[in-house]
Amino acid sequence: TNSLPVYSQEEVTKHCAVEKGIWVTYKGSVYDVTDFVAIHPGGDKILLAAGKALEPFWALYAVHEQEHVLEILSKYKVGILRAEVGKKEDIKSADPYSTDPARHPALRVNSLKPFNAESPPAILTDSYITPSAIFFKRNHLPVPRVDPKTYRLKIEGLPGGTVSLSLDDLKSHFPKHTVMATLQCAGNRRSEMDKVKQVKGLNWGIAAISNGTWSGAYLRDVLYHYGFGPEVAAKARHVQFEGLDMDVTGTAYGASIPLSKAMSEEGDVLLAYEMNGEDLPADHGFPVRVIVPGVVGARNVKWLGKIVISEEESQSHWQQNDYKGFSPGTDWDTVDFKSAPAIQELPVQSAITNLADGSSIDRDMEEVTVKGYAWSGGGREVMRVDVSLDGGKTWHVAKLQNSEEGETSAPSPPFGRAWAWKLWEITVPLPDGAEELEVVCKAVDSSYNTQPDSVPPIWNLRGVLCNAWHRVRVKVI
Ligand code: HEM
Ligand code: MTE
Ligand code: MO
Repeated sequence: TNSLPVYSQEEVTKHCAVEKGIWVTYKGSVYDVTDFVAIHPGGDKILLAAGKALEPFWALYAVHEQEHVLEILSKYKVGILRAEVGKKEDIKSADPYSTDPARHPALRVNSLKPFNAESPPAILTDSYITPSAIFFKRNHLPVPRVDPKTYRLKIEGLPGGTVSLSLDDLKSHFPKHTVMATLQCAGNRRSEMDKVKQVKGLNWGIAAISNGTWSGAYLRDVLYHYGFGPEVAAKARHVQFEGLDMDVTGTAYGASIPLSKAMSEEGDVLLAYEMNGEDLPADHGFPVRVIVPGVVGARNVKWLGKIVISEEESQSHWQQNDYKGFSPGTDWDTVDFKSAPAIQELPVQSAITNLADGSSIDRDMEEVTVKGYAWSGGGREVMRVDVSLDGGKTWHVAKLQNSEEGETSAPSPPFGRAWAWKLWEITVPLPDGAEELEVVCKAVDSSYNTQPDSVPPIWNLRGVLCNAWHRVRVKVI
């Protein structure tokens, strides 16, 4: 019974839309699951794998590791996948990105070289801790491949001169701490700013934010161990970080944070070598990165090569001439980057993840469920999320989740150290006779900071700090 046709990956890839049929592959076989899509218990998430292999998606959803799931799949088998060997390896070239790691196919890619991608919103809030594979990735340069055996972290600016640590020194000489922290790129939700008036930068949706656990040594423990004391503290103001990723001129990615944040007992700044309980993945800074909880993603330097304790901020482009906010009235002719401070702590943020703008819901449904995330910078805890179905005229308070277990079951973090996001959810009766809903969310943090109601007053030429009420229009049909 070897009568099934053999298909190339190219042929499978073409079947990626309902009109052309939905094909997927699994362990060398090809399946036409077009008729299964509408009855899939996990809803239209199945479409994320259209034209692709199921394995990486099922790795995210262990619910598929069951006999009866494979039985269902087997009914849709239509062919065999042709083995294609060594195709990618053959075209290795002078391309500096040729050694970038493989990435999860669910990611929405904003730019391939350098690699920048976010999770599809609907997947993002399926887990409280974002799986590393779909954690947003923001690289300015090719991923440097670092040999952990020869890796050295240099520290300058301490009384004893330059220090050089191996990965083993970092792991064995200092207590290991684990911190849960959400990272957010300053450009998260930039695409909404771009709709108001064009901005410069990657067109991020709402998912340039993710939550992870990070393990490593406290930066302050390391600096104290190598001689940090009153003598240094009297002069220094900043801690600079340099990555091992470099541009063609040999300039490394760099950033800095205030010394007070780095040395604070409540700052929880980590030299992390693990993410979600495993070695850091290549995209997230293997073997060591800085985690600066509560502070914009850009200061969380990956592939950390050097730390400099200094009177000055980092002189890098990313500290001086980027990642700063300006007035909506400032344009590229008038902007003076020296006039604005570098972004550190981020403002309060929230977004809706389970409803897409322009989508529709069934009139027969009696209620609508809205889900999303909320987070604030500087360790300020999100205390409340308000949700409206009518563009902000009437409001409902959402239920908050602060752990993988759901509900608010985990104890609150100490005041000022709420580094991780909250997920939220609410089910509201569908208003009678409504033809369209304007679903809105806004969060309130522990300082009673809340989000501005629209984008125009916070528009800025670089498209950063976009934290207006998130608004999603949904048709009722
Ligand atoms: C649940 C089949 C592809 C996401 C399920 C279940 C089945 C199934 C039978 C119910 C399992 C149970 O509860 O016992 C399939 C088949 C697929 C496919 C045959 C491929 C053709 C995908 C893909 C994704 C996905 C690609 C995500 C990207 C989910 C989720 C659930 C689920 C999230 C759980 C829904 C819930 O919360 O109850 N799938 N699936 N599935 N599937 Fe799939
Ligand atoms: N560190 C280095 N060395 N190089 C980089 O390009 N990007 C920064 C920061 N650290 C970057 C870096 C930016 S802008 C962000 S938002 C975060 O890393 C993203 O971290 P992630 O890719 O682990 O999500
Ligand atoms: Mo970023």
